[in-house]
Amino acid sequence: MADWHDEVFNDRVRFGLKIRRSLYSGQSPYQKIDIFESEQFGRTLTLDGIYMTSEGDEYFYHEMLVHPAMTTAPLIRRILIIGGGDGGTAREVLRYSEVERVVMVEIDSMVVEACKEYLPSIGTAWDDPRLEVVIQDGVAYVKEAQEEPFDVILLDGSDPVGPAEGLFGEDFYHGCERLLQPEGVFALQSESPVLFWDVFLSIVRTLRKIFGRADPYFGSVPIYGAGMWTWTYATRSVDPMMIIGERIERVEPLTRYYNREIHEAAFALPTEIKKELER
Ligand code: SPD
Repeated sequence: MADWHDEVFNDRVRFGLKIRRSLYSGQSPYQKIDIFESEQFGRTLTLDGIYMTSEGDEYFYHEMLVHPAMTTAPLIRRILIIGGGDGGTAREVLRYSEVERVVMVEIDSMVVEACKEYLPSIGTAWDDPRLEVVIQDGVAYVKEAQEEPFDVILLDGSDPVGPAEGLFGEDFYHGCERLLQPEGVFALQSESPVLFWDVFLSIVRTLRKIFGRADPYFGSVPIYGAGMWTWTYATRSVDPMMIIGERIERVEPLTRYYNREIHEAAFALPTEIKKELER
């Protein structure tokens, strides 16, 4: 009987991949880290058994987290990434020549080290001199950092359990708002409305309260199961539909999923979500 990895969402839904071989297994102070080779998606990272990313489908997630913010924010010189230990988010951000500095705050140094060694095709920008990796809890960082405001903040965390729980709280979002310049954009992964309806709604509503504007946008990430995945774009003043033409034209040849049509379509709200958010 072949080995399978199943992420169990609840007692009704699970998503499994057939494993060819295990490459790394470690226990950090925060979580269990596993990297294995799956037959369908190649090298795959799980944290506490939850799928984070895979060589075969990571671009759906990383491109959608990064590019809607980066093609619309007026300035993209200074970027803050919270989480993102596999390096995929930093790789996409660093595609833009306007970017001068990227601070990536990741709580777990063991995730970074394991991904550098076993997922080099995802983190291809570790040696870029514009990238500074800070090993620290993102919640403490956004509360305490005395930094010049950032133009874009990207939250690339895991689900609201374990070490990432604080990344879904109001205090954390206030910290991000404090570190974002007035014409800045905060984008984050905001879970699956199919499996985590309440979590999804609470993220959007909390961000609307704090930033004034928060627009969820939609796509799918094959290994996250349940079909639909969301990200949310929060801002005080930027219109997510005002794409900066010459910027998207430069990035489109470099992406596998993201393009202008995907950007425009992704912000269309499914009816039940539209009704719920209007209530
Ligand atoms: N259900 C898992 C959600 C994880 C989102 N972040 C993944 C990290 C990829 N860089």
